[in-house]
Amino acid sequence: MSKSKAKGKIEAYHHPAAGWGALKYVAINLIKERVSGGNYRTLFKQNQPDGFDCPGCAWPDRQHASTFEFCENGVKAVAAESTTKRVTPAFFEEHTVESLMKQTDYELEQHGRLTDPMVYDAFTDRYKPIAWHDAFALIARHLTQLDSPDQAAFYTSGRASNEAAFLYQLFVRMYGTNNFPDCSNMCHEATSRGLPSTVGIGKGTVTLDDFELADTIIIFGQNPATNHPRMLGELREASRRGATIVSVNPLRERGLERFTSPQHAAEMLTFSSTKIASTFIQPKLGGDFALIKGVAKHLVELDDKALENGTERLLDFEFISQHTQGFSAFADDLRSESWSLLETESGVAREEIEGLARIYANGKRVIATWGMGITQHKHSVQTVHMLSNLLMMRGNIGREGAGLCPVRGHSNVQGNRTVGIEEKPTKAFLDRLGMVFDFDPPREHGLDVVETVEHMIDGHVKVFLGLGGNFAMATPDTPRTFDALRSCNLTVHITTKLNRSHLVHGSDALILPTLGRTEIDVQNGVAQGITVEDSMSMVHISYGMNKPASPNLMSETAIVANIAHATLGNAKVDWLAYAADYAKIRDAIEQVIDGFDRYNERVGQPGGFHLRVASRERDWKTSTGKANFIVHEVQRDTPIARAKALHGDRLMTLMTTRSHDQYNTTIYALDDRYRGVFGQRRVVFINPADIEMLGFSNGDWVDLTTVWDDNQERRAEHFRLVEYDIPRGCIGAYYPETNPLVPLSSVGDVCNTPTSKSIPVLLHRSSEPPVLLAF
Ligand SMILES: Nc1nc2c(c(=O)[nH]1)N[C@H]1C(S)=C(S)[C@@H](COP(=O)(O)OP(=O)(O)OC[C@H]3O[C@@H](n4cnc5c(=O)[nH]c(N)nc54)[C@H](O)[C@@H]3O)O[C@H]1N2
Ligand SMILES: Nc1nc2c(c(=O)[nH]1)N[C@H]1C(S)=C(S)[C@@H](COP(=O)(O)OP(=O)(O)OC[C@H]3O[C@@H](n4cnc5c(=O)[nH]c(N)nc54)[C@H](O)[C@@H]3O)O[C@H]1N2
Ligand SMILES: [Mo]
Repeated sequence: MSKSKAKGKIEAYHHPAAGWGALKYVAINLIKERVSGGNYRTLFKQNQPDGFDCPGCAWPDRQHASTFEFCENGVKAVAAESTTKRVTPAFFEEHTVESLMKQTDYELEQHGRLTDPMVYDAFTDRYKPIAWHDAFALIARHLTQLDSPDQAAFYTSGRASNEAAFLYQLFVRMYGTNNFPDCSNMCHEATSRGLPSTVGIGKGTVTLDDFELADTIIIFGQNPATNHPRMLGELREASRRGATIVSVNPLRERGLERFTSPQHAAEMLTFSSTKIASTFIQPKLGGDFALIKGVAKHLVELDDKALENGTERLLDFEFISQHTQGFSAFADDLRSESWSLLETESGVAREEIEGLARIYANGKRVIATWGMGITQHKHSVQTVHMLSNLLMMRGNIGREGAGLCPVRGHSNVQGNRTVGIEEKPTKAFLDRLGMVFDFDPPREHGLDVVETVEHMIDGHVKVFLGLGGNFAMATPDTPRTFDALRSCNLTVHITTKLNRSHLVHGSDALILPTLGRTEIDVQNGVAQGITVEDSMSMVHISYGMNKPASPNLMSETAIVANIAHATLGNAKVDWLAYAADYAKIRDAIEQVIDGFDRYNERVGQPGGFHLRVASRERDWKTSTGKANFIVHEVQRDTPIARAKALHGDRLMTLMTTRSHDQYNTTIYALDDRYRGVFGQRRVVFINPADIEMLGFSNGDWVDLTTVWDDNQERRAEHFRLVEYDIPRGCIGAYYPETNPLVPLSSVGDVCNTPTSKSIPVLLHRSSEPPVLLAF
């Protein structure tokens, strides 16, 4: 690929993932963030027994590893939080909200940590300081004035601790609503809603110990080198002992090809590396369902043949008969499924599908991992079902070295759900919560993310409170979300750094600055630990160690407790006593939620404890008491298919994804090293044959428009075409720049997740010269 003349360059990456390249970037980040000397030591306490949980991703920690678990993107997350740059009241004095809106998300992030609570002043269009006490009173006033508690929505991004999240949901339910939109709604919701019907619980069934035993690991729609770099360590070990690793991804992600482990001096010093994935299968976007169904079909075919020939059967009939139901209907459906349909809909040739079936069948202990490539489509829940079906066929669930492994995003997103951040709570949970705290929780299901935006637009939701996150930029249909937020009476953000959600605000607006995970949290003279649950259901404690970014910060838990206290008083719950001693909150969690017995004691042991996942023990908490095989047809009447019928081959399916230098809506820098993109983010990855078919050249600037049926114009401007090894008809670009293209009503079945990885779009030549656009 050629270097471009314009700003930014495209240059294929030929090195292994991590290694020296990562170390260089770590140094650059520490300098850029001006992390002070004292804070460097924080990096060595990341994911260590007496340190703090990395605020990066939800991949579990190897507590028994003696070396510091190095992770470039973990360092970036910590450096971003430990920066010495500050956003003070003087900063807000200098900038109107209108002028800040002209800055890019990257620029906003670069200003540093927020130091003081601020309130919006419409008269000057500026944020000005407010005393904490007055901020809480303002929130209470708004909340108590609403006609119904359902007119408020309480968002959570998955970084909040179990303690803050539990107190938050208790407060909100006592206040009277289940309106808990959360980042999960946009993330692994298809997993959380899909798995309960097949295996009884919406969590993965493996632990790191299983990774040590697996002989086959299939990675679906996930880019670990960027998003879960510590997972590469596990994959490296697996590869070195001969395990087969397969990546199923429309992109041949470079980071999954070779890896140089920074933990292993020899590998670093000799510039050697370990091969990670041996097989790359590149389905078209959203093609995984048909692909997995094809693999399952071939397994049944092979098994039928084995029966005929009297050779060893392929399916685990002992498991199937003892533990599952619905197999024969499922197998019959597979037998009658058409190969040509599966090939067309997956975009993978039959021989390749059969090849994957053979790899799977050869594995004695198979783990399937998955990420956003599976969960952000129209038929994601069906795909999660099909993946469960596939593992169940050979008894790969609830067995050592095998299982389902959804890889979560935010470091405590799984824990937040466990402790009650759930807009559709079960009756059992509400009954128990009501009993323990002597109140009658609201029973009606609440609003998720998409519904919250819709209800703001309709005028039903008037108050928005965000416990972390960047709602304005993470949600789809950006202009509509902006209008929605601006129609609120009050928007409140409990937050560490400035982001656009603070600028797209309601009539009243508050920014409440909070401690980050890396900072010492002293309450009542005692340093408090917080607890989190990782992607593999390990619950452990985390202690911050840096000096807080400002003396005027409060912890998330304390902020939540004070909002609750100001709104509801202390007649039923002594909120402030909880904030003074987090161990008391853990005792309350223990009383309400199963599996937390002796929480305070067990969380102190090295590595914490594993929260029981029944399906891991082949205890099926489904309505049938068994694991269920679920039959699904290949969906053909999709928005993509309908748009294709109108526009033919010019219609492209767009996926929106993360670059190497971002954390969701936080942009650290402008490179995506492994994909060869430097100094820019407005790029579109596209197959060279499609560039030609559309009459463009590599490097041309294009605008994208969405094809949707509601007569709304959705446009994102000035993206550079970058030829890439991606299936025909599929393109990729970065989020959040492309969120304006995602229609609010384009959601996954059942899970209501925005379909961020399958958006029907058209490309047009850009009319004006490219400029860097802020919103
Ligand atoms: N450094 C860093 N770490 C992060 C994050 C971050 O932004 N930065 N975000 C965190 C969060 S919240 C999350 S949820 C995770 C996200 O981590 P991932 O799940 O890895 O998310 P993405 O980068 O969005 O995309 C994943 C992969 O899916 C592929 N893909 C897209 N569509 C399809 C498809 O239809 N089929 C298949 N098989 N593959 C497809 C893409 O090519 C890409 O490689 O990472 C977490 N960790
Ligand atoms: N188009 C498209 N849209 C997507 C996705 C996609 O792949 N494509 N991915 C979706 C996914 S998987 C997710 S999870 C969501 C993410 O949605 P969010 O979780 O809402 O977004 P983040 O960018 O992670 O939030 C970053 C902000 O959180 C605040 N923050 C950081 N650390 C802390 C902390 O310790 N405490 C508090 N209180 N605040 C903190 C900072 O102010 C920072 O600006 O986006 C979703 N949106
Ligand atoms: Mo996520």
